[in-house]
Amino acid sequence: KAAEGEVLQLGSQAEYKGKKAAIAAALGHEVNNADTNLEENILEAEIGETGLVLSHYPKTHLKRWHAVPPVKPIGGSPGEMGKQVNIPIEQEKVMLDKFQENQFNLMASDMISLNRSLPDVRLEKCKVKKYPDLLPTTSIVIVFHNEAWTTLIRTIWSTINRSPRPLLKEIILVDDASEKEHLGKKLEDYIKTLPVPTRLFRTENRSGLIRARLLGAKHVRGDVITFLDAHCECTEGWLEPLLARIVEDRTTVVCPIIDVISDTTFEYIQASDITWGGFNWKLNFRWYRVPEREMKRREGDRTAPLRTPTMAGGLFAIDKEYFYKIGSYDEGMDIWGGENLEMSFRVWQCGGRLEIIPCSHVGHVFRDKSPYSFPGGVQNIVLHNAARVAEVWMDEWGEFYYAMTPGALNVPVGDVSERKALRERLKCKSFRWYLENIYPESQMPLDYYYLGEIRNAETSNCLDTNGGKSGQPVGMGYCHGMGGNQVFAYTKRHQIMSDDNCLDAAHPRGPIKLIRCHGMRGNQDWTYDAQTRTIKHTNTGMCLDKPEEADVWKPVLRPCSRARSQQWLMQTEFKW
Ligand code: UD2
Ligand code: MN
Repeated sequence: KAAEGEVLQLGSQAEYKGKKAAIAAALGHEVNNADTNLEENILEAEIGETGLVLSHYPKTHLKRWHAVPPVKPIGGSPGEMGKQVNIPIEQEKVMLDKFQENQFNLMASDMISLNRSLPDVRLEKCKVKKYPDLLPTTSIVIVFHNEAWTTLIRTIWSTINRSPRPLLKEIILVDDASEKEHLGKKLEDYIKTLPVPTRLFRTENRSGLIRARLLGAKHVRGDVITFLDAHCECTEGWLEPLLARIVEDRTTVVCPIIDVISDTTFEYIQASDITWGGFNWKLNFRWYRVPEREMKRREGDRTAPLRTPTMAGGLFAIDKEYFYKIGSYDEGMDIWGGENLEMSFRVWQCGGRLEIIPCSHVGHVFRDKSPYSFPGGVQNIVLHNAARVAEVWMDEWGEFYYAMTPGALNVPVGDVSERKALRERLKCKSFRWYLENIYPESQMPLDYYYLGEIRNAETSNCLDTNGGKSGQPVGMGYCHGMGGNQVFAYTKRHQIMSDDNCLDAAHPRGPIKLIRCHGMRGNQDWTYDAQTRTIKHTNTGMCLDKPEEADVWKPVLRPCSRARSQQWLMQTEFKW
């Protein structure tokens, strides 16, 4: 039996891989970090007080570190402690002009110190949490295209000022073919003056953020890669919890809570810690409320890692070896979009984990619009990237994407054979497994009877959302057979869904609205009878009927009869 405090090198002993019991038996101790993914190479085992702690990291790679003291506010400087910056009214016109360039208030950003202080937004319990004395080093990878000077440099300084120096191996900048003068020689000279090794690489041609990140990752010397957008601000203690989680299990991909830096005032605004990442049928990333199920799993501890179905994409840390093992990124994706869902599905389906670490907070300037060009057209690029996600990872649920976004069918998806081979090679699980185990609350129903248009037998018109948002009434329209707003799913949970909204009737005479699906039946419970072709609303006992004369484009509820206007056809022949 090995002695307490002893460190055992297991690196080359392949027979231990995946065999917790074998390790425990060989060394005569219980394994006490149950979370560790034993499919991964375990390099070391340390005998702790209560048993063995297995590690993917050899001790020699880890560094001793100390918490960094807070950045002190500079008296009289705008925006200190994350406060908002207000532009005097007489400068408003210039401010608005400058806004266009980056789609954020550049004038405000330029007024704020590159070292500005921020509030410590962490929960009290986070501030006193103990992390291991030894943690791996990380390289920060920041890619940018035409980023403004002050936001970029403030991102850099906020990592330097708030990361324990021994853990910060280097900063890697990747300029993705920017056209701004300040990102040329001025930047090269500036980074030479920084107290942390900082290297700048440039893509030859505009590559998009996915391939730019791949270029940056190639040069990483740290054990962990931490990606950040070029307009972020890290807060106190942001890094340690991320690295500590990866050290527990290097198959965990970790994200901070992404707080909001206002695009208009640069105020630092704390984001909710009860939202996680999801996605809609269009394969847009969306924030949704964390369900009770996950709160319970964390035993109500708001500081515990949150298992999120997807990530926003810009801010995360990942073990460098694992990044490659799990398939880095899909090089076939251009410019922007889709890579975040691709990595999320891939990590979960291929045996890893994706988590938000609530003790880590990083601010990000969220914008309403993209400031830069999309060579080839925004729509084409975004649809192309998302289609690759659907093709490779989503199995039959890819249908939802194409039904909702018929335009995607006209965009070539390119060669996905390598990505499919990766999925085979890593023996990744199905999308059904993902929906069942990781994301049962998903907006894509796990089990459904039907996906397509819903046509009224008498009028031959179809239910149509008219692109309406949650709270708006559902409408009717001439059936166009093109999917999109006329696509509905009838699910085994008795919902009639369009994207993340469900048909919802609160009153027998009231409008039938589109409301965010809650999955709890109630006003959203419908039964389709394939024989009589009626769609019956359970709570009111009424049947879905064609619109009244007065409001010819809104279906209503009526007492059930045999009327033809209450018959609905759930069969589609899409024109594509
Ligand atoms: C979010 C992510 C972003 C990325 C994107 C989907 C956050 C906070 N942000 O959008 O990281 O995952 O979703 O793709 O989670 N860039 C280039 N070359 C380009 C285009 C962009 O280098 O051709 C840079 C850009 O300068 C920025 C980063 O990539 O630093 C992300 O772009 P963004 O800020 O426009 O993306 P965002 O925050 O809207
Ligand atoms: Mn961004």
